[in-house]
Amino acid sequence: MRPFPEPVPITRPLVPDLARLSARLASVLGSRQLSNGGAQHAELEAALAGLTRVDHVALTASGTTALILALAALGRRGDEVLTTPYTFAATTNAIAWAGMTPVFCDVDADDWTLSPDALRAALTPRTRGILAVHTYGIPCRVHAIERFAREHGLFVVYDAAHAFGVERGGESALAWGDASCVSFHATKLLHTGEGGAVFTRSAATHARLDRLRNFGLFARDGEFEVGLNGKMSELSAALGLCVLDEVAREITRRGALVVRYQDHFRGVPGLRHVGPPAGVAPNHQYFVLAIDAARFGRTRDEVWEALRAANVHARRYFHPLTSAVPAWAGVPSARPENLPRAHAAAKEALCLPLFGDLGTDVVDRIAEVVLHTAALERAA
Ligand code: T4K
Repeated sequence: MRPFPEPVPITRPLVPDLARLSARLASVLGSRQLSNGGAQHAELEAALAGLTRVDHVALTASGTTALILALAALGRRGDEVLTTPYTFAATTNAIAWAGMTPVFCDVDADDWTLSPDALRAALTPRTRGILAVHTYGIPCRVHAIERFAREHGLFVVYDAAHAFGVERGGESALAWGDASCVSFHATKLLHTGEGGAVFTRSAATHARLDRLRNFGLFARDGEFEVGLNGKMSELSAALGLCVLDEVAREITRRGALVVRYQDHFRGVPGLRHVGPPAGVAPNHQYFVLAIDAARFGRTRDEVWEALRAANVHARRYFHPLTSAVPAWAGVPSARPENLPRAHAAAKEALCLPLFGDLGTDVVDRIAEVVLHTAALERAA
C-alpha cells in the first residue's frame, strides 16, 4: 500500500474566515485594550455562558491553567485528590502545581473513564476532592461520582478538556460538578490558539477564580493571595469568537466521518469504537479504537506502526499512564496491580485522524491500512 504523499495529522484546527477575524482584530487594536478583560473577552465569556446555560465562565490562558485554578479555588495545598491515570499529562501536572497529591484510581473497562467503584478504597483522611476526566468527550459516571463526593464532603472538578459541545438530556456536560475545565488549545474543537475556561454554577467559586487568575489580587490596592497570571488575551478571545461560529458545522462534518469509520470497523473481531453511550450528544473531538490484540491478531502498536509507515499520524492517547512516569511511579496508588483496567486501556487505545476537512477517501484508506495489518479487507 502506497503511503500518503503528505502526512495525515491526528487533527487540524478550524481556521475562521479571515475578513471576520480581521474586523475583530482591528477593533481590539483600535481599543488598545489587549488583555485584562476587554470587550472580546467579555463577549466570549457571555457567549459561552449563553450556549451552555452555565452561569459563570472564567476564560484562562490554557486548559492546564483552568485545572490549576479550579483546584486552587476549591481545595488547599496538601490535599489528596482522587483521579485517573488514564489521561494527558496536564491533568496530573495540574494537581501537582496546585500543591496537591494525586491518588490514582482505576477506570471502567468499557469507556476508560474514572471508575466510581475505585474511589472508596482510595479515601484517606487527607482526601479533599476528585478530579475526573471526560476522556475523549465521553462523560464519566457523574451521578455516582457526585453521590460519593457528597457522602464524603469532597469537591468535584471535571477535566472537560475534550468535552466542549457535549450534552446529555439537553444539558451541557460543562454544568456538572463544582467546576468543569475546558481546553481551547489549537487541537480542540473550539480553540483560541492557546486557551481554556472554567465553567461553574457557583458565583462564589467564580469570584475566587477571577481573583486567582489575576495574580490573586483583591480589588483593594496591594492586597493579594497566592494566584497566577492565568488570563486570556483579547487576541485569543477574538479568535475564539470567530471559531465558535464554525463549531456546529464542524461537529456535523466530523459526525459523518465517524459513521464512515464505524462502517469500516463494524463487526471486525478485536476492534471496538470507544465512544459515548446512547443519549449523549457527542462533539466528535476524537475517534478512538480499542484494539484487542488477541482477537484482532495485531497489537495496537503494530497497527500504529503500519499507519506511520503509511504517513498517517495516529496517536496513542493515552500512553503511558500518568501514574507510570518517574514523577509518580513511586506513589502507592500508582502500582500496576491497583490500575489493571487503565493499563489495559493504555495498551489498546488508538486515536485515528479526525477533523472536518479530512476527506472520506482518506478515511477509507486509513481504514484499509488498519484492516490490512490483520489481512482483512475494508468495507466497499
Ligand atoms: N486535560 C486533558 C485531558 C487534555 O487532553 C489536555 C490537553 C489538557 C487537560 C490541557 O489542555 P491545554 O493546557 O493543552 O489547553 C496535544 C495538545 O497540545 C493538548 O492540548 C492535548 N490535551 C493533547 C491530548 O494533545 P500533543 O503533544 O499531542 O500535540 P501536537 O503538537 O503533537 O499536536 C497534535 C497534532 O495536531 C499535530 O500532529 C498537528 C496538529 N496541530 C497541532 C497544533 C498545535 C495543528 O495542525 N496545528 C497546531 O497549531 O498534545
